[in-house]
Amino acid sequence: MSYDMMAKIKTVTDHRGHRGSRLDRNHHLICWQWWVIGVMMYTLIGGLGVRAQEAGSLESVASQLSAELVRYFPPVTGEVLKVEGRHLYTDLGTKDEVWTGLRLLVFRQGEALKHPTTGAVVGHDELQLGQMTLVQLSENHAVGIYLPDDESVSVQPGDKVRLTAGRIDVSLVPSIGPLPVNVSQTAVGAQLKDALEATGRFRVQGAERVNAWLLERNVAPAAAVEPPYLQMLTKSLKTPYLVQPVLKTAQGQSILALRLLAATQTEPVAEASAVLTGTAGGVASPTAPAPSAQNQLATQDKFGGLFIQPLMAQPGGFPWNLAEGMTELYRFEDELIGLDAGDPDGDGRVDVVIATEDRISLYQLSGQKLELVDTLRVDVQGHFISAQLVQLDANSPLGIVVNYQVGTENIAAFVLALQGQKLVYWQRRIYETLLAVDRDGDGINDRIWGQPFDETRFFARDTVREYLPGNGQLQFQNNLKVPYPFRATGAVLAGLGTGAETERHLVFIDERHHLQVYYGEDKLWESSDSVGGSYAQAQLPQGGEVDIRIGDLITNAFSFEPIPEVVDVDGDGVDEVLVIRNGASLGGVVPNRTRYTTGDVALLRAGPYGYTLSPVSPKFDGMVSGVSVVPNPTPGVLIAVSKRQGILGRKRQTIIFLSRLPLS
Ligand SMILES: [Ca+2]
Ligand SMILES: [Ca+2]
Ligand SMILES: [Ca+2]
Repeated sequence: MSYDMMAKIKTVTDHRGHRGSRLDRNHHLICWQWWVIGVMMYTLIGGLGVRAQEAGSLESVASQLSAELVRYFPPVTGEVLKVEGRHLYTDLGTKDEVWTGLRLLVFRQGEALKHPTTGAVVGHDELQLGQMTLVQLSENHAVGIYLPDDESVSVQPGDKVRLTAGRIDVSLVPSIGPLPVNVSQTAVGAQLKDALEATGRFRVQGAERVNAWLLERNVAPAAAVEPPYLQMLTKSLKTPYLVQPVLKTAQGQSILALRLLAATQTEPVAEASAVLTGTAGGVASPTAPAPSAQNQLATQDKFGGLFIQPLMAQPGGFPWNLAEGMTELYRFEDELIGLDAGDPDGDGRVDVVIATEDRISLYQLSGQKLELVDTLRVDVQGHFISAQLVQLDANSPLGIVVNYQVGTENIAAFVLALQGQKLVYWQRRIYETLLAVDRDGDGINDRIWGQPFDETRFFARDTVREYLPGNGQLQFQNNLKVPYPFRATGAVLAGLGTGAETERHLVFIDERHHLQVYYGEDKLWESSDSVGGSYAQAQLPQGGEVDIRIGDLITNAFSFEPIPEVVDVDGDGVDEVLVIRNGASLGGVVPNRTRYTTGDVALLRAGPYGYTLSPVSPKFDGMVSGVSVVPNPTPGVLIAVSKRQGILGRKRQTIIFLSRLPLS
């Protein structure tokens, strides 16, 4: 069970049944029948109807996953802003944790109902007008298709929308995937039905109902959630959502996943999964076991559910597990967008830059502690996109290269210097995306590459300008020819050859999240797996009016990638590269936009038979937002894990770990 969920689980409230039965009738109300909803009810909705239990048995996993699904139905209320035919515009958006496919009630608020003696407002009269299904979302707005209860009453701006406070109708479809030896399909269906109903938020049509429907039409269970059966089923059973249990096996363990599907969506809205312990006897492990399972369990225990999957070591992979010898260094309530450790001023003390959207802080690493040197806060409206250490000139050797979003329209990079223990601007207003690189391979960034903007692709292709930071400003050196897919983000120079080469290899994450390796203009390798993934984004001017239909905003946002880190793990003189890989948990799908829930660190190695990319960390419960090698005197690796909590993650947390693994 993740620590996120542990924090959210509460015990059953006695009010639940009362709330459910009263509001169920709300579904059947027709227009002009006023209905009273107590304001206090909203405070009850947050309670998840499960008790905290250890993950493991089918019963506890069913409860855990049901509780997770409840989170996709937030008790939000919004307002109708505009009516355009069947389209309603509301002020609910991704900030409110709503998603496309979610069905909301549309109602008109009437007079306040006051307590006869105290005079306190206890609720409002309400007229239900109809329902709307969200079809398009932005952070602050959403568009939905309106389905009136009564065509003669028209919706108006100022009317309200909210999720029903009553039970939500879902149909459970038959499970798919290999059942553990001692678990039957009937048991899975029955436990899930009980667990979903025990949350107090769902009214469940059992799997047998769906099964009969499928049998009548000779449809395979797996096809129940695919068009057109998904739409036919939801319509025929009058449940706007389906829940599909999916069983999987990994490393000899059975995993139960619950997929939430909405009638209007072709892809699952969400997927929650958990390991069923002790149920998968005899299932062969698809990969070799982790080299030191004992150690790993000890670490896992120490951090209380930090990992969602152990390191899946690969044959031929480097025998290294960053989770061993890992200690927590620093924790803060925000999301990290940049992490870089080094000693660019060469004073023997390790400098660490930690950046969030709001601040850039320089620390010195002292033993197992980070000591703050200085912080630069973001000014007015804008956010930082990336931050890297760089070596400047003799006067101020320690520099930080920063890409910065100004307002919603402009990007302006700058370089900071440390002078008298203060961060000061060394050069401002550089209108290119900047990337610090280590040209000579000593582990310290000594050059800065600038890539001009392109209106449609953000990163202008083919060319970067190389600058030498010296004499108080960036000195233009030359235009470099770079591979077409190269972007000045998520990129690093590494010595991947035998040492006879005249230049370093270029390793970068491309637009499709593949890792590419180039030597000069020759492409040497591209990963088949996805790598990278971050929430750091830049936005270009929108051109044209701001419409609350969201298309413009989204197409003008460009993701930045976490920067890989070069390290020679085995001391053979050939570099290896640490690469961050983020994704959704165990094949999970999250509403409406990429939501990273897990990540690991992989190692790129150049071997005699080509390049390999293999994991060197477990999968964390959270995305990996930064990785950086700590140089001498005591080498190690810094790993930052960031987590968004709540469905759309307004609560953010980052933990930075130091792994003191022996580095050659
Ligand atoms: Ca230093
Ligand atoms: Ca260097
Ligand atoms: Ca090496």
